[in-house]
Amino acid sequence: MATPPPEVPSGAPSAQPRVIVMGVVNVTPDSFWDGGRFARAEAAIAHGLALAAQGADWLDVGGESTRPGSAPVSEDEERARVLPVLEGLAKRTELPLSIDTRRARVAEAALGAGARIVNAVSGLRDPELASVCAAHGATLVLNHMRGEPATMQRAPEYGDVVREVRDELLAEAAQAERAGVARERIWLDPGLGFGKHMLRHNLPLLAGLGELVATGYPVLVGASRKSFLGAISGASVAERLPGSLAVATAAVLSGARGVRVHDVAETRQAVDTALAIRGAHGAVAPA
Ligand code: PMM
Repeated sequence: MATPPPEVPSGAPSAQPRVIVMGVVNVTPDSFWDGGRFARAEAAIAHGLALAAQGADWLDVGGESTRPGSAPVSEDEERARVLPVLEGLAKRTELPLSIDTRRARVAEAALGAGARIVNAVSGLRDPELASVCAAHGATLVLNHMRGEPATMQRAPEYGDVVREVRDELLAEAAQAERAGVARERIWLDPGLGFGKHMLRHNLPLLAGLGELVATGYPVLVGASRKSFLGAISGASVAERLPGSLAVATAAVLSGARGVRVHDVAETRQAVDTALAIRGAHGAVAPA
């Protein structure tokens, strides 16, 4: 019998406590940070391998930009962007590969090309995503998104943003479990910047992250170089690494199990330090 692939770390209490650093490999000409530099498959593969060498645990490959105001790409175009990158990375690294997509058909093709994680960036808007994950035994990251990328930042409204995001994610997690996805393979992500007011929603979601952690599902946070960091500090995209590290640190101290980032080496050190502090909570210093 063939040896099964190594386990993707799950949220089960017995799992190793390491914080997952998910490195971003965008294969989009319009991505807000990569700016098209990694658009060619070979460059994207090399970028993924560099992130692996910097200490990434997962590599997240995406072919459709979901930044606010971005236009959707066709399914064929999305597949043509991501599949060669996943195939190339699968041959050259053992790291679990993730597909960042809104579409079940793209996820299915990606799982066939070597991905083991589906980063469902618009949750289960395409409900087939859950059954595709179940059929492949894939890990499923449910990201919270209100509205569509083209319009989601036009006056998003919530009553209690922390509770509403949690409850909507829990409803999707239940839906995924009904479709056959194992509970310990489901991750929740509050979806910072996805239909959230810059400061009125993103900051309470971070301050209240413990409520998402308390659901028992492992929590992933993606804040890397996002606009709300610029709204706090005035920093341009290129200057937002310190703010990104501050959020990663805060997220880990609140119990997050993973962070999705562009800057892997710096984030690795920040989250490992935060985890060490978290682990020392209540420890008595030797005399
Ligand atoms: N953010 C982006 C894309 N995909 N996926 C998850 N799970 N969480 C996020 O916060 C998230 C995501 C947008 O950032 P990018 O343009 O740098 O990919």
